[in-house]
Amino acid sequence: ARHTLLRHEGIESVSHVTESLVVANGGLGNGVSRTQLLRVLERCGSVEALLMLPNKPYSFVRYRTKEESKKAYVTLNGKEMVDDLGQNITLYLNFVEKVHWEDLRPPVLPPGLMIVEEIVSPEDEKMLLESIDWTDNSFGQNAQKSLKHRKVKHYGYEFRYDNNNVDKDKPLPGGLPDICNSLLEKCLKGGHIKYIPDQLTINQYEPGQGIPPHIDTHSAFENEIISLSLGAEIVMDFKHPDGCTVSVMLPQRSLLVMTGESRYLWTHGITPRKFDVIQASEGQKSGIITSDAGNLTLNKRGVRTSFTFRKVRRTPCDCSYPLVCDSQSCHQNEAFPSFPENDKE
Ligand code: AKG
Repeated sequence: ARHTLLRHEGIESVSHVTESLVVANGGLGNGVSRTQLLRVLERCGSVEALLMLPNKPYSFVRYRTKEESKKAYVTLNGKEMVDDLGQNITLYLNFVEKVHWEDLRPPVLPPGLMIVEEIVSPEDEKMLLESIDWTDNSFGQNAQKSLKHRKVKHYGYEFRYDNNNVDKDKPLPGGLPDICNSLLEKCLKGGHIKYIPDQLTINQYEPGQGIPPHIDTHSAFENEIISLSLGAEIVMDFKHPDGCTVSVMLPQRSLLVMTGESRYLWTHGITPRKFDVIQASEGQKSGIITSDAGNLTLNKRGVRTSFTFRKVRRTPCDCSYPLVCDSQSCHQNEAFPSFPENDKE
């Protein structure tokens, strides 16, 4: 374990006793939750800090004294524990000289992205969820499809996954459901949107399902895209073309607002998995997940239903991101796929 970590992650373990240990296999990326690992580590002494990073199969622990860290090494190295998925995993511990906790600076939200918490009440959430008729198969009326990764339903205009666009001269009869009116008025009054949308996509994600990273086609929709999260919270990943990724918690009953750079330049997507890495402490509900790397844990996903509202664009997009804009560049799809999802079943 020592050599594997050294090789892949640049972690330098030392042979003398220090207060800090790297715990190989004891990481969020391995299905081990913070609560579970803490329970094991605290049996050996007083834990001053526990650093768990998203997707990493290891963590770092710092004890108050060297005696305590030594006890943890002697007691836990090579010992088995049961992870959050019920599987046995073997922990491997090594002393480390220094953990650069301070290097893990919190990233900032993509520019133009906002999360409004508690935008609807629990009563309205229930009403909205109950209003969806998933059995209505009258395709072309309220276009409904089962994609590999989730259930979807379209209103106003059907979103076509073959060309990542809408047929602008073929509106669906009925427009958007009236039940959405009060939410949209509230968003308008609150300044979250400047115009009332005319297209709605409802997505339903079972635990383990997701949506591939994509940018909504610039020529298809206007600047503002809003998405209401109902039923369960979820983590959405935003990625800049330079590779920078920001994972953001979307709480239940919150509204995600994407405008400007976050809408035009960054991809957004949901990784298909059954657990999300989230903040361990109560209090902060929405926001960036890696903002406190010493305070992360695993969260079991529930069924999330999202209402994504957009306004169909009637004139070419003139955004400031021509490299990813299909209105301004004919090669956009080769360079930067907007919606790599041909996953109809
Ligand atoms: C889409 O339908 O294109 C989405 O990005 C859905 C986002 C969401 O589920 O909040």
